[in-house]
Amino acid sequence: MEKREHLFKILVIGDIGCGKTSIIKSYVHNFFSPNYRATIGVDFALKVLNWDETTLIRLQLWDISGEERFGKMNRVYYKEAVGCMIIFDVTQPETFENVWNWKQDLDSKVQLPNGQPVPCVLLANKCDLPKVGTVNNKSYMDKYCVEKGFHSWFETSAKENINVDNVAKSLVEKILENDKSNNIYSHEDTEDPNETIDLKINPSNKDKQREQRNARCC
Ligand SMILES: Nc1nc2c(ncn2[C@@H]2O[C@H](COP(=O)(O)OP(=O)(O)OP(=O)(O)O)[C@@H](O)[C@H]2O)c(=O)[nH]1
Ligand SMILES: [Mg+2]
Repeated sequence: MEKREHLFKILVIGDIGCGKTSIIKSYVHNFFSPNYRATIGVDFALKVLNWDETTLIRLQLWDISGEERFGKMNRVYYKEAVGCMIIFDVTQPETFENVWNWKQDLDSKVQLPNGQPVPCVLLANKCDLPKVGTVNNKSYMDKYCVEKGFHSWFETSAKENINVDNVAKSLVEKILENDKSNNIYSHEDTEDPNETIDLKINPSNKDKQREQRNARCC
């Protein structure tokens, strides 16, 4: 039977060092490194999901550097996204305080084709370590997510691979639910569906060159 294919662009955003790259590496490659290497600009990864017998889903994960915080380039990076993960670090309460800034930045710069906000899941990452602050209060977090328009929230650990699959599953379910009513996300794609690969593109240098050119002109 021929499979229906979807390509979904998913943004992964949040403060510096909260674990965006680690969550993606854990999800796509089952790999964790304790060493910190800051992402420059944006990186990409592709995860292929055999969702069910009739559906194949390619998740194109956009790993946006925390350095880009609410910057001008985010409008470009966010374009045509259909899902988002906002991540904070449970050991650093200030990264949770910034979650609302990230959410507002997202909603102000990108919407679904029908004008609805992009479905967004909140990740309380590094839950293998002692948690600090309101993240310990589950009912507060549940209420926060409803009020701030998050589809769901999960405690995650990239290190221990806790809930990483569940985050993606929850987000994809929501995206598919939107797709049923709108049928706007489907794309033709001819690549080998069995492969899970990293995309080697890093537009940050190009973006920087473009910015430099723009700065020079006028
Ligand atoms: N204990 C623990 N450490 C983690 C976890 N996730 C990430 N880290 C560590 O936190 C540090 C930062 O992780 P990154 O994934 O590079 O953070 P990032 O959000 O991509 O940071 P930027 O690229 O600078 O925006 C690294 O040293 C990781 O090993 C986790 O779940 N548990
Ligand atoms: Mg990173």
